[in-house]
Amino acid sequence: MAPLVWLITGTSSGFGLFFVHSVLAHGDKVIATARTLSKIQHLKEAGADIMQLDVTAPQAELDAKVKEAMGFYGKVDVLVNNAGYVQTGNWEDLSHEDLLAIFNTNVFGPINLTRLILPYFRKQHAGTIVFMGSSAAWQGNPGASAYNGSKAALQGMVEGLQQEMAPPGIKTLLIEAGSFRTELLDPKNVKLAPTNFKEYEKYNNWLKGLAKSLNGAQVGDTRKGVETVVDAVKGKGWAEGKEVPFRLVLGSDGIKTVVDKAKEVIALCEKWSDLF
Ligand SMILES: NC(=O)c1ccc[n+]([C@@H]2O[C@H](COP(=O)([O-])OP(=O)(O)OC[C@H]3O[C@@H](n4cnc5c(N)ncnc54)[C@H](OP(=O)(O)O)[C@@H]3O)[C@@H](O)[C@H]2O)c1
Ligand SMILES: *[C@@H]1O[C@H](CO)[C@@H](O)[C@H](O)[C@H]1NC(C)=O
Ligand SMILES: CC(=O)N[C@H]1CO[C@H](CO)[C@@H](O)[C@@H]1O
Repeated sequence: MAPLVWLITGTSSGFGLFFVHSVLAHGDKVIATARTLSKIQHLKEAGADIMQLDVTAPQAELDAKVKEAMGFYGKVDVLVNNAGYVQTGNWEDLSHEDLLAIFNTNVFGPINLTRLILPYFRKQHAGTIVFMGSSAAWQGNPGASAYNGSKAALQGMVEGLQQEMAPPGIKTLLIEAGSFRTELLDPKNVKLAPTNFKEYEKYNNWLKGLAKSLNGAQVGDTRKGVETVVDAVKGKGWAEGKEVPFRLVLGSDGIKTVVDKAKEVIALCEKWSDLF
């Protein structure tokens, strides 16, 4: 199989960084991107091409970035929408600006970038778009509405995309990951909306401690998770000869979240079904 060309967002750490190394080890080409180019300079020595890319950049800048990406090898085969971050805070404390910022990075950025890649993929009659969603899309938690809501929005947008793009031969993969050891919950990366209300102070302190205590203790092995996704895209390993599902729930805790939620909703619908 000819090497695939991958374009990956958010490769300065975590899943993105593991993707770059995995893709290179598979003999494919990768255009690794990050908001701050100096953070991924080292990936050049590893064999990647690198490009500055902030997924929240305005349209004209994103247009230019996609053209630049196409310039490396004349095509892109796989887009991995990976960049994302966590905003925590209580509903009442989350400002519209907080919400716009996280939806810009976790939802509108990936949508914009994907919209720009689709014309190329349609011309190629091929291409794969990977979205790093989360099992968090399935289950809201107190103090976590902004992040979980952003991943739920992404899930909603991508389900339709998958069906629209299947006829022209374009694959869409929604990865719904449980918790994996990355820098997502590193206290330096997690944003917390300060509370304006005395009633929430205790809770905000708890939230602050929560990210800290979860950070580094996630059950998921990021290397293994990434390898599973790369196999899915390439139809190798576990995916060889298999019809790869659109939705891949990654990690045992992610599967539990989704299964528990699905069961809860089924039970709820059944319990109240005679109302209608
Ligand atoms: N780890 C988990 O448990 C888990 C579970 C489910 C889903 N996910 C999803 O997986 C994806 C990757 O996260 P991770 O866990 O690998 O966390 P991570 O180690 O914090 O990596 C996140 C990456 O996103 C980048 N980023 C943030 N905002 C960006 C922007 N506006 N434009 C471009 N890049 C940006 C960061 O780069 P900078 O250096 O520029 O900040 C960083 O490289 C995210 O979408 C996350 O929601 C993670
Ligand atoms: C996405 O594209 C729209 C339309 O060009 C633009 O207004 C917006 O700033 C872009 N980025 C985000 C994160 O919404
Ligand atoms: C069920 C689930 O995954 N909920 C997530 C909601 O988002 C927070 C981060 O803000 C996660 O810690 C939760 O695990």
